[in-house]
Amino acid sequence: TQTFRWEDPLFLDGQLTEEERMVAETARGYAMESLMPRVISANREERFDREILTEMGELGLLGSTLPEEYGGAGLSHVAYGLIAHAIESVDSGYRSVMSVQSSLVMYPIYAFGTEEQRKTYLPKLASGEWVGCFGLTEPDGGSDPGAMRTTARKVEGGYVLNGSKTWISNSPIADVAVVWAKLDGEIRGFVIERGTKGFETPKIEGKLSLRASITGMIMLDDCKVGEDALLPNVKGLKGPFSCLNKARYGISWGAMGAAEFCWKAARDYAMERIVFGKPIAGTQLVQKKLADMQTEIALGLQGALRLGRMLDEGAWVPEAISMMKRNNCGKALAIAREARDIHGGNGIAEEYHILRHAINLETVNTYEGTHDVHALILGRAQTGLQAFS
Ligand code: TGC
Ligand code: FAD
Repeated sequence: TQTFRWEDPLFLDGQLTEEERMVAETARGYAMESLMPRVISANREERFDREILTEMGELGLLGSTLPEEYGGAGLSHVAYGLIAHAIESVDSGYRSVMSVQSSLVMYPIYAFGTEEQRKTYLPKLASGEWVGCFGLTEPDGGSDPGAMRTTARKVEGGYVLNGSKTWISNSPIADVAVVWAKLDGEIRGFVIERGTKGFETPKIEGKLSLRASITGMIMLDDCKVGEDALLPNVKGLKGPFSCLNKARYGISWGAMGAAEFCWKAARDYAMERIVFGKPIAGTQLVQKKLADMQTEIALGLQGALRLGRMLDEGAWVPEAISMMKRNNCGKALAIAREARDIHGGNGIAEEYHILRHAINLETVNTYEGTHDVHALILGRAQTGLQAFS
């Protein structure tokens, strides 16, 4: 028999391979030693430190599931999830940067690009020399990307794109963008490099959430790209959704990383905080809150692990990803708010990190498909009735 370990009640650690444990250790070490010391000022100043991407690249944290010949690390999806978990325990914005680069930019170029596109872009993105962004959401509504207005028109020697994308992570600093547009009414992916005429990426100012990650728009004004900008091997919504599957899966781990940070901080704080002559950790109400946090995190991590194994075995379905993205984001948000409550007034101070996590998780609960949109995906799958429109 094993001894109960309150920090890991369902023995997640024992379910990992040696390689996965090593990756998690590397990512955790990097997160705590290099990301944690700069996150408070980055959040306060609404600043993303560009060198973070090169540091992540050096450690093999970008595009980690892709083959080594393209700069990836050939790791399992579970290892990728563990990286997301470690990075997001510091800040959801830092995990966002990693997810976008890995799942939303490198993955589609690898999965749907030509050999030339793979060789041109993937090594630079894997090393962090280049930053990528992913343009799907438009100002008229993100939940229904099939209704996008951005168009591509075939012209001699290439395509001309017109339209706008908004709420795009990394766009103001991106060297390359994967943009989805309708060509003859059908959704297609294009790889557009910074410097292309008619391609602008204004920054969105004044965010109160995810402030350590930079967000912007993509404006396409008669933006002319060559034939080689088209991702030839996918058509329709399946293209962007295939990328979202990977990113949503990573978020299911990442959100639990943020939640776990908040839970453990709340426990430590409650042990030390003496009110009415005793530690608040010794009160029934606080213990119930801690027990609920522990339970939801342990279950959420088991779900994410199971999903990762399914992805590694090739035996996954998008609905399972929706379930874990939705559950883990919603639960993480509730846990962060509860942890803020346990910290009392100190919970709103930046040095405790808790409210920053809670506010970040508001975004994480919304992007990559809102909490309710994922409920509708699951509702449709179990009733056969679509409730979107
Ligand atoms: P629907 O009829 O369901 O499907 C249309 C076609 O797409 C295929 N498909 C999928 N393929 C692969 N994986 C999936 N998950 C797929 N889901 C659908 C489907 O098979 C079908 O193919 P075909 O060949 O039959 O045509 O499409 P719908 O228009 O009814 O979809 C509705 C809905 C709600 C499911 C969908 O639009 C949706 O998921 N909306 C949410 C949008 C979203 O998640 N946007 C995210 C933007 S990117 C982002 O937020 C990045 S933040 C990153 C960060 O900073 O970390
Ligand atoms: P809407 O679609 O307008 O939804 C508003 C509300 O209506 C939500 O509560 C939603 O659940 C609800 N709703 C919508 N339809 C229904 C329905 N049928 N029934 C019931 N309720 C419904 N996008 C990218 O393409 N790339 C990125 O890199 C990216 N990064 C982001 C970074 C940040 C910081 C943020 C905030 C967003 C980012 N997004 C990105 C956009 C994100 O994916 C969208 O915000 C998200 O998909 C929701 O779209 P929306 O904001 O237009 O909300």
